[in-house]
Amino acid sequence: MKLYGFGHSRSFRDLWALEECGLKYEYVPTALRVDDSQDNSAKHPDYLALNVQGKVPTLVDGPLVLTESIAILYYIARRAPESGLLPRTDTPGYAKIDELMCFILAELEQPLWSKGKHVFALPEEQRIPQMLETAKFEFSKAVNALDHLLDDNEFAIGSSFSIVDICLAQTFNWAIRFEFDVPEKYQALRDRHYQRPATVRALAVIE
Ligand SMILES: N[C@@H](CCC(=O)N[C@@H](CS)C(=O)NCC(=O)O)C(=O)O
Repeated sequence: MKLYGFGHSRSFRDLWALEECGLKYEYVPTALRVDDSQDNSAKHPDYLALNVQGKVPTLVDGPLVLTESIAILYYIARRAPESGLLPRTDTPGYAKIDELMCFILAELEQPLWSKGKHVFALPEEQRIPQMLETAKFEFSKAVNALDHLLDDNEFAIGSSFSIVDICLAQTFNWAIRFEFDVPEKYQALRDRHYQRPATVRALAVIE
């Protein structure tokens, strides 16, 4: 399996899951926002042939190519059922995991990405500086909603570590790096999960 990624970006979710699952993989550091003269650029034609948007992550496993971080997380977890990152599909716990993953993607990470887009990702003429206050407002609304969706214990859902914990911790790490207001309990969640042996190994890959 080959994972194309960049630092602490969304690709880190998948790198971390590969380490949790103990699967064999090759990590390919991919440069964002550099032109295609650089071999490892996400704009290089060879990379665009895999990922038409020129984004990370991309996972290649034989003939399978996946280009969405959440789909890749599910795929990795299903490839290693013994990891416990996903429960059986016919359980309420699995449905709650689906719900939380949709929430993270649609509500929690969007304000973070709005800031990224309007600070560096969009062409300059498309950026709207006033978006930044709106993004902060939307993030705090999503965080308040999250309080009601999570189980009140060590893990997001049920009594074991799952793909939701990976996704939440990476998303809060992103929020902290982007200087959003992150309540102490979610800073602590990030700190706790970023001390796991698999996380530490994944961090060593990108550093
Ligand atoms: N929905 C996609 C989003 C992928 C995405 O936007 N990745 C960012 C890094 S986190 C990227 O590659 N940005 C490069 C760019 O916008 O030029 C996913 O979750 O994988």
